[in-house]
Amino acid sequence: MDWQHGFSLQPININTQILPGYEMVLTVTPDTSGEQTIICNEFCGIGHHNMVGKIYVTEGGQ
Ligand SMILES: [Cu+2]
Repeated sequence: MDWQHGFSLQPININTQILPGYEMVLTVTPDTSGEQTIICNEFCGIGHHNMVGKIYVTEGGQ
């Protein structure tokens, strides 16, 4: 909620800006299991390089 960030989800190649005051909703239906990587791809300040995450997709919705 502070200022602009980015949301990049790879390898399925979702890439969007996250703007203050807005709720961004993305619906993703993965067709393969595995690891998805999230990074902030808009320079957002001193902690920008730490804005990373992972989503683990498993078969069968577990
Ligand atoms: Cu950032």
